[in-house]
Amino acid sequence: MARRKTYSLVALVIAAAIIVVYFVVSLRSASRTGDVTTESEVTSTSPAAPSATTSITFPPPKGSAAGASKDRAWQTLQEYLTRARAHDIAGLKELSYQQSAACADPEKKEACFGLMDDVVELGKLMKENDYVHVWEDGKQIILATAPVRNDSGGSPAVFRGFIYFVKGPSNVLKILYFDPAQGWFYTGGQTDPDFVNRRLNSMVLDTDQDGLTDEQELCTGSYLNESDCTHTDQAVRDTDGDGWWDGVEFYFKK
Ligand SMILES: [Ca+2]
Ligand SMILES: [Ca+2]
Repeated sequence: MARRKTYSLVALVIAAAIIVVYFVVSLRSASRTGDVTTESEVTSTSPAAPSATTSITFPPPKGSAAGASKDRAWQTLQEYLTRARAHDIAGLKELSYQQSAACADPEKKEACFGLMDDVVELGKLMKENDYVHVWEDGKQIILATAPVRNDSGGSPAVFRGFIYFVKGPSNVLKILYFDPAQGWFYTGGQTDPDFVNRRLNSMVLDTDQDGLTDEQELCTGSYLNESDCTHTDQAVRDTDGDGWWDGVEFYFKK
């Protein structure tokens, strides 16, 4: 008898913590449940920085770039955070690829300051040495941490930090998006450690290293909500050939 699975998707936006002042940060959560489903997963983003509790094996990085690119990108982030701390709206705009509605409207200045304060707090969670992956070409840079296993939230989970930069005119870097701890949670019923480990590995796998997981590109696993997934090629960074990587385009304002 064929198993029938039912899926429900829950999209959530956590307003308070993860809003970067001049670009849109959206938090996505999806869950899969069903009467005969043996596994369910939640993908979301957490503002809390995890600490490593269990080792997990991931594919070796490829394309790690020279330290100079990372240094420049990191310095851009630090300057961005400095300007956020100073509530420097004009200064922050210079380093932002996209502008939030609140910060574009002078009448919403206080709301913009609140977003800046959130950004500053998120920035405190980010440590340069953790960002061991540098993916770069002529239009963009992504800094990423290694995936880190952390089950302290009650479910087996793996976290990864990302910072997305876009190269502007004269090669000036602008920040598109960052998240110090994007998280993938396994909430299924399997308890076999090898199974859970393999599942977490597959959930966080980003074959083409464009900043989107394979499952998010393929709209599989917990990525069944069309607004959360991309239907792009998990083996090609720039599926549509316009120069922007799939993971970068995902964070452009829609
Ligand atoms: Ca990818
Ligand atoms: Ca593209």
